[in-house]
Amino acid sequence: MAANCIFCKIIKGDIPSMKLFESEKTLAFLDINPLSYGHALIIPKHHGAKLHEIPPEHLTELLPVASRIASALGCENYNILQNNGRLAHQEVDHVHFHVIPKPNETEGLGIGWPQQ
Ligand code: IU
Repeated sequence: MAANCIFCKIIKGDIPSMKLFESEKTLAFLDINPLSYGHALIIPKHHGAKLHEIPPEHLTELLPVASRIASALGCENYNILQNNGRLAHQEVDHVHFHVIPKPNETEGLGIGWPQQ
């Protein structure tokens, strides 16, 4: 846990969230500023800013949970996105995977993707 990390505060329950999944090592919740309906974030409870800083045993559930969420949402089109560092458009320094449903062609390319 990092005292000033907003996602650690969500894990602790100090900040409310719309939880989709929780286990000993993993939490998934709806993004507060969704790019599309169902935009979800999956995070390890172990704090670390970037993917390579997280011990592998804390990463194993993240993609399976992302897959389950995409399936539960009935997504046919979606992006899985994970940003590391400011140049890569990371804003929150606690590792997170986005699940961003793409319900139609009018949606943008999504967070962290170069605009065209
Ligand atoms: P990024 O990959 O670090 O750029 O994405 C951060 C995401 O965290 C972004 O989609 C925010 O809307 C989201 N978020 C959130 O869900 N709840 C919060 O309290 C904060 C950011 I701060």
